[in-house]
Amino acid sequence: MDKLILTAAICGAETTKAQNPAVPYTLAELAAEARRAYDAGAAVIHLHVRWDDGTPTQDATRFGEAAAAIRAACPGVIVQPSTGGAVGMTAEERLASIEFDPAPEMASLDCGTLNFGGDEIFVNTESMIKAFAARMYEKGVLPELEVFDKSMIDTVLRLERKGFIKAPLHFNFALGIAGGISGEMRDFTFMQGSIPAGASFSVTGIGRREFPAVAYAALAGGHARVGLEDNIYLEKGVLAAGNGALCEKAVRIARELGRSIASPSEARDILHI
Ligand code: KMH
Ligand code: ZN
Repeated sequence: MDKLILTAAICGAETTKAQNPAVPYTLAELAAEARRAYDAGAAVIHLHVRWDDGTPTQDATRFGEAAAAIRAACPGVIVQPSTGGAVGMTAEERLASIEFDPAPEMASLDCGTLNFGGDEIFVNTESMIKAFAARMYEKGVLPELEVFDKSMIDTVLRLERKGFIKAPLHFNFALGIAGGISGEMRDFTFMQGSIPAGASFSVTGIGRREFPAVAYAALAGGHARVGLEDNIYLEKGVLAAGNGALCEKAVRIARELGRSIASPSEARDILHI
């Protein structure tokens, strides 16, 4: 089995310091949280950025500055900007997160629309998916295919047949978010069984599903994502001290299940970037 690539989603667009004071907003905080995740074994930083007051933004300059600060703090780390941004942002606004130099090696590409609680809808139309993919391929950015449900895998495979999405395919199964597939083991098995041989996958469990998802991934030969974007607790009722603590726990689980952790350069080989 390949080594396990650990991704840290250090910030997100939704979680706040009021929920967990370790959520980073400033560039210095982003770099420090990325470093803690990297020290614990993260090879990839899934990146959202905020203005200093915590407001999410997809501003290209802010992303460039954050990526530079993170790369300086974490030599060799892979920075993966989010093109998901926050609910309500326009497509153009969201795609700005990859428009900085040097270009990122990867970025998230959300592969379908879903309810996001209350009246919120996280909009990812097929035209958006095609346009985002086209810009990523033009810039040499590997899309991490974010799928929140099995139907989104089917969308990816259809768009691959039509030439809009290209192999090698690398999926991220987001399990347990309201509006998407739930996070039971059977859900994971269904998702994993629905991707083609040769595709790689990472697993993200939302909230209390975070660490079970690491175990699913470790056992099945996949990769895993943890971080304050997805979950703020180390265990039931215990707030995580930060992304470092979440990554350390993920690494412990993966190692106990027989998986070694990939360095950033090993992650590049596995992902073909
Ligand atoms: N913040 C969510 C609306 C991604 O990063 O690509 C979207 C999200 C997905 O976080
Ligand atoms: Zn994200």
